[in-house]
Amino acid sequence: MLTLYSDDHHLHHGKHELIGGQFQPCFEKPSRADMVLERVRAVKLGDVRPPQDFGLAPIRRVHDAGFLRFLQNAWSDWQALGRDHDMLPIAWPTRRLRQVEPTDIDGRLGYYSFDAGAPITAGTWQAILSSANVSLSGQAELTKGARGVFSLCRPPGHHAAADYIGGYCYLNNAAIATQALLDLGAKRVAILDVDYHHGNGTQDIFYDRADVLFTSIHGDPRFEYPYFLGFADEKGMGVGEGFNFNYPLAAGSDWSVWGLALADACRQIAAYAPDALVVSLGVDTFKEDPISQFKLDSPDYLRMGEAIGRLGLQTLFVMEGGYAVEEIGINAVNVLQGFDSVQSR
Ligand code: OKP
Ligand code: ZN
Repeated sequence: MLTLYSDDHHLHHGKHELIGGQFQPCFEKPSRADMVLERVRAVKLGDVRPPQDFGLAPIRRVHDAGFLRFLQNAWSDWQALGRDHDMLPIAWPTRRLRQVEPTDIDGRLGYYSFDAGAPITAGTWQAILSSANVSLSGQAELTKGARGVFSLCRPPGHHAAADYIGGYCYLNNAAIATQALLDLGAKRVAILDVDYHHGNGTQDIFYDRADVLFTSIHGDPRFEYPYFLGFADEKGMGVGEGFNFNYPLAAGSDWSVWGLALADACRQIAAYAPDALVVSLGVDTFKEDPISQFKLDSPDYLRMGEAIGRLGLQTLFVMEGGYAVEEIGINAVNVLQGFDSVQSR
């Protein structure tokens, strides 16, 4: 399987995140992608290629124009105030507050965020553009006919919506590739989000649409981040009703539970008969993940890849989370090798 990858992700390295009221070093760090790349090379998964530059047009198909303007200029607006440390928001327009973009950079940062979990640094804009291009370059290979492609994106994207960042995510790489697949001829695209956290951004982007089926298996938002979306009764809206499937699972869930949810999600995807599948590939479901509470083991990721492969669909894997850095490469590449081991097209 071909891997798309850019070194530009190193340009994004936030210093701290808030955990339990304390600042700790960011779990979302460059070594994550480095370890996945190392494993791709170690097992000779296939060629590794840099992305092409697709410009802003395919990104604008998913993200709000004001939001992109904010992101592009955020660091220089911040620097103009003499600040050279990471940007983090301090206020959000929650219930009964006015949804109006302020002029001040702190106000705008809050307006375009849903949490303080996505620090903006000097290199963030370049890194997130490259990450989107890695996703789009994978999509281009799929459109050309590839059976499976791996977009080794970093930063991840599935918590980012059309007009907000959060949870380590800025541009929604999986959504951008999905929209591009549709724009280049696909009639229906299914998304399978296997990251431990609910893909709230991706769900939101496609919630009122029937041309994208969104399925997600994740920690139940009653106890797990992102807390405010990802419940089983979220089925889609308007013409999109019936095209959204959430599988919130209990803390401690292992393959015996997780695999059943996957089987059900795969049935929904097969019934939808999409032209392509996009997998938001987070491996923070791993039993030793430092911020998660599922109990998948490394061989389970081979089973995961096989089940996805048995769908017989052209599939784009887009890297999302996974914070057990020692094993992130083994687990992510196990999914890809499991997929490749299934001949069905
Ligand atoms: C991003 B992705 C830890 C606080 C949660 C945000 C997690 C974002 C995960 N108790 N911080 O879905 O892997
Ligand atoms: Zn996650």
